[in-house]
Amino acid sequence: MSRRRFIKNLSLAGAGLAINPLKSAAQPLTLGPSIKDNPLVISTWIHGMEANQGAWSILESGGDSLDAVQKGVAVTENDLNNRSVGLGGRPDRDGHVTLDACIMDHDSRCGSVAFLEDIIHPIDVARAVMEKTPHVMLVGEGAQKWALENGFSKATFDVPVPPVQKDYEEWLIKSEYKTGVNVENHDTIGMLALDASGRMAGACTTSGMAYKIRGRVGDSPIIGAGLFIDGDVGGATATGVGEAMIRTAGCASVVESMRRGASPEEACYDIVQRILKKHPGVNGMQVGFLAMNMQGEYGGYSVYNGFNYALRTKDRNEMVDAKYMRTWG
Ligand code: SD4
Repeated sequence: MSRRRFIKNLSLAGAGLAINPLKSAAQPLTLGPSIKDNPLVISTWIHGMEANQGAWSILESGGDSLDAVQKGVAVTENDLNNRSVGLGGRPDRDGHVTLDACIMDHDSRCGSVAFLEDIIHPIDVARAVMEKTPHVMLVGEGAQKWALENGFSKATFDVPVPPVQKDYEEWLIKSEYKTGVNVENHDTIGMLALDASGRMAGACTTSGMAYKIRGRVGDSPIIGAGLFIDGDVGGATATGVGEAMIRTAGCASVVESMRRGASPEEACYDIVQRILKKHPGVNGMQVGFLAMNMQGEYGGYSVYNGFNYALRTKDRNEMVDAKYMRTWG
């Protein structure tokens, strides 16, 4: 997309929306024509700092981006204090924690699991599905059965974990289901990494929306919705109300915008715009996108303020605020 079209989009979008496209500007990283020897990793939300550290331990020694993203998001899955990733997450409305995850590399190889119960690292199962089966996605009982037959074991602790079970029992009294993104469900982890050899990979893992209808699957395990990588172009990942990402093939759309010349940030802006257009009159629906191209430029954009992401390079290890369209309140 040309700069002119981007600016035109910004002004067209202005009607009725509190846009400040220059707010909280991330400084795009320019690494020159080649990423070689300049690996980087970005991931959603504050827990991305620790997750990036996991990924960085592989990237800094010249390791593969696929190994890096798997190891990185596994750090978050392992954290039983995290309430929307891994088995420490909140349950569906029937009291079961169900996990969704996917992984993808620059060669369009991908694997995914959804509606998976009692396995600590769904991202490892997703990678195993990619490498050991002719399929992309396994779900529910079948996914668990396959995982158990292929070297994974069930967690030996109580799920939901006790504080989550307590909250769930309190929630049951009113049983109010809120589809919005709130403190209960705002921190899915999506990660994109480019390694020192210029290979990109991404991973996304979540326990999904708190108290969702049993069987609900969001965008996070759906290739093209919650994650997409194309080794000729770049990659994208998403967080927020997954239904919006699925309706718009969100991350695939971001990559297609970059293919047409948009910068990562412009591409994220484009899809946020489209999502708002497709959901007229909908308020309180947060979605956030992160994107990176094969030159190592990156960016993010969200509907509402508050979305941020963790960045790790040789020189930087910090949180970056994404730009946004609307302000809460
Ligand atoms: C979902 N996208 O299941 C996930 C939830 C999420 O930040 O990202 N929360 O819809």
